[in-house]
Amino acid sequence: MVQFNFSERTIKAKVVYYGPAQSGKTTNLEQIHRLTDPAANNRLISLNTAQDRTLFFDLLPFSLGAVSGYDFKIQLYTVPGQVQYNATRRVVLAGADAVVFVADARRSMLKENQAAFENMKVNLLANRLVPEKVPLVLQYNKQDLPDVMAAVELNKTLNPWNRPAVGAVAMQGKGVIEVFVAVVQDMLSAIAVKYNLKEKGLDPASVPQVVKEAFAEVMKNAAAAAVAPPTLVEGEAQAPPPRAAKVVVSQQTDSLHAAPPQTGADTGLVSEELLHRSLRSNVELAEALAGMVREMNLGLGHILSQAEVLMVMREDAVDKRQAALVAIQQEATRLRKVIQQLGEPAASGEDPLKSTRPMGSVPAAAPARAVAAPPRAAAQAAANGGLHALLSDVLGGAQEALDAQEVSVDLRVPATTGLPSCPPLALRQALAGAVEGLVTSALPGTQLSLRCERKPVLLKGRDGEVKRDFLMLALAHTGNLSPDDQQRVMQGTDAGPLGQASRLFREMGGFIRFAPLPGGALETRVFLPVA
Ligand SMILES: Nc1nc2c(ncn2[C@@H]2O[C@H](COP(=O)(O)OP(=O)(O)O)[C@@H](O)[C@H]2O)c(=O)[nH]1
Ligand SMILES: [Mg+2]
Repeated sequence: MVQFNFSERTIKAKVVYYGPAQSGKTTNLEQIHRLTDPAANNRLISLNTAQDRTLFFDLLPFSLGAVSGYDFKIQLYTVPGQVQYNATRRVVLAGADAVVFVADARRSMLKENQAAFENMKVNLLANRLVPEKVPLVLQYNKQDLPDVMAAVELNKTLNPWNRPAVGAVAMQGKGVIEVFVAVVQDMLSAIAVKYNLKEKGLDPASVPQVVKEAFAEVMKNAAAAAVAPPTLVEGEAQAPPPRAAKVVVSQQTDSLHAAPPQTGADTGLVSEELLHRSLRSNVELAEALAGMVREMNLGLGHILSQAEVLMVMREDAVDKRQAALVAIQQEATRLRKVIQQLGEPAASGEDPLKSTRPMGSVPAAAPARAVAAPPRAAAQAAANGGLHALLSDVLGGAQEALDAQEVSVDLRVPATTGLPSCPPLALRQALAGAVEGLVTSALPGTQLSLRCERKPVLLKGRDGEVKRDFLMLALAHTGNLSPDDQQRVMQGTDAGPLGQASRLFREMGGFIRFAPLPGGALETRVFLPVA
């Protein structure tokens, strides 16, 4: 699933190389690594069986550099082709933004190609991805071998949607970068359309050219490497190709997929912790754990700062001491829930690899977001003051944008208003996103006014209706946030800072609504849980 961070201007996307066993998927990643990252800044991580077959996946992080001012990062994965690893394939395919289907073009492999293609469609659907819509490029590999089928023939069975198809000899690096460029072009165009990035400076129509230019240097190097392969002097031992920074980890997995264990000399290069997680569970769980670490850091930060408040507070400030204790208790309870929820699959004996639990349903522990390093001042504001102090700090951070838009601020939140029960640093980040989104859409010379009130909300659930108190923070501004924009923000599909904020509020148990005000202003109402 593509991830945006507009304040850092990064886009992160996932490409999966799919296909039958031994068609050349791993070779593709090795070649991309060799051609695009000669200094080996990134590691290609391969999790192989003793027979050098991909057991779980290969993973190659790839940075395309700046595309229209965005730092565009791509995670490249392969799947294991062997029939018995279907659960792994399905997990690795989850959240793919694009797929490369690597076929072995030999006639004798036609059945395997067809079976893998059908299997890909099933697994895409299992991940709620529509095969006809997923950006897809085909690679007809092993063109150097005898008895390869012609592209027109292969197209008949493997290319029902008339996608780009490229002949290749992956082993020699031929056709590897062409395929990669084609898939990145399709993927980024689709992302630009889906998330309406035109407004953000990335016009879908210009994507193919922009990507081509970004790859120009790599293409040139790849062509040169293919034209002039290293010459071998007869009788001389062939030097192994450089495999810098490749980490091969051979592993024994669960009994179903048992393979002879083998300890690679360079196993220790990768954090054992990371691999342990990736191997024992799956890609999703590794990401969920990363999310939980962030969550724990935020929560513990809150607890520690409340403890500090307690230490410096006067003995007789009973109310304030009580409030700090309650905040500590709430945060600790919330963190315990996060851990319990993450432990659920293991506790029920469920094999995470076979789990059909979608990533998003690992609650709170898998926020697909990038939490920016929290400024110290914000943490302090959150600890010492209430909502007013936090908002002042957020507005201070947005001063430049406010000045640029000539937007004035009317902060009508009482200094005595306490914070909602949300992790303060995530809350600050979400509020900053909301303010940024509103200020950028505000008409010059207008005012942003903020007020808050406690509001009971009727929540409809499976067990009927419940009334809950929320803290409603209302931000009124005059700008051009269309009903469509509002809809996208509420649904969490908006790619801008307001959409990002909406997703964060939702993770914290809150939500956003909009209400038009007389005189043409719009009130953005952020509902946040209170104790
Ligand atoms: N002749 C030939 N062999 C290839 C080509 N690409 C990959 N191979 C070989 O095919 C075998 C399987 O490749 P690999 O990348 O591990 O396949 P995977 O199972 O799809 O990851 C290896 O021995 C590769 O060297 C190619 O274009 N031509
Ligand atoms: Mg492989």
